[in-house]
Amino acid sequence: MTDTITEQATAAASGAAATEQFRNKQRTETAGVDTRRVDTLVSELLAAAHDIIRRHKVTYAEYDVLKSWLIQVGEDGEWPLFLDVWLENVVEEVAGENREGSKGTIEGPYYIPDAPILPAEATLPMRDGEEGTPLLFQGQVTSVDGTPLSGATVDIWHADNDGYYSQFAPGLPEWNLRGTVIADDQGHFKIHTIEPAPYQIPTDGSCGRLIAAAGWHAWRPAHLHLKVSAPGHQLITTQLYFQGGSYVEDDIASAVKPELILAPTPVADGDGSEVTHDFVLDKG
Ligand code: MBD
Ligand code: FE
Repeated sequence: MTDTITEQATAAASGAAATEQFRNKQRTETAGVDTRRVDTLVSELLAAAHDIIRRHKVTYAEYDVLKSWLIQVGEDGEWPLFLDVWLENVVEEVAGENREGSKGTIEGPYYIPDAPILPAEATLPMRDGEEGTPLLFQGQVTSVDGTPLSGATVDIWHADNDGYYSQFAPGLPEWNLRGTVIADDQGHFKIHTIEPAPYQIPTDGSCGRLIAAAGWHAWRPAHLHLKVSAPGHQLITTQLYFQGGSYVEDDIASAVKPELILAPTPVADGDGSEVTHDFVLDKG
């Protein structure tokens, strides 16, 4: 027997990393929430739960299952995953309601700030022979008034060809498929990467158990995550999907919008595909 041990990705390990990441980045404005607002929101949330219990005559057995499941979500560190999959899309909808320019969508649990800074044309950090269809993702960042945004930043992160994110699964280089691309003086960027695979919610954790118990599927369509920003403009957090890909019409995290679906075309004189997609930022 050889001693080559490939560490398996586990729900608890990626959950612990996501929980730690969230604690590091927690938005500053969460510091003080007004008492009356807490009263209103929590009272209404509890009233909705009470109503469900009465209407469906929830039993003590079911109450105990809920209690033990909630305890387990915490132990698995899966609160970031649970919340970002099943609630964040509505928070984002409300947050983006009055913003002009390109559509945003949810951030999800796997963003890490301060990825390596890369020039306007760059290849994302990846392993030698990184698996997956090569993808050239290029475009321009402009303001809502049409002005090209010099020095805009395109912060990009995505899963690999197995659906794993660096720093949330074992065995991947620290910054694999993550980078902070600085656009040129006309806001143009050209990013060489690979197409990510669809993402499956870990089946061995509490979110996976909920999905199995409810008979749902566990998948998000393949996606690129982005944070696009420029001086004097509002940052947008978004994702881009691939036309015709699995689960584009049925994302477990309800985070697909029609404007966010890319249609890459095969590269004429090489491997893989390419797509041009521009970002328009609102002033702020
Ligand atoms: C992901 O990759 C993701 O983007 C979201 C929103 C939730 C879980 C995994
Ligand atoms: Fe993701």
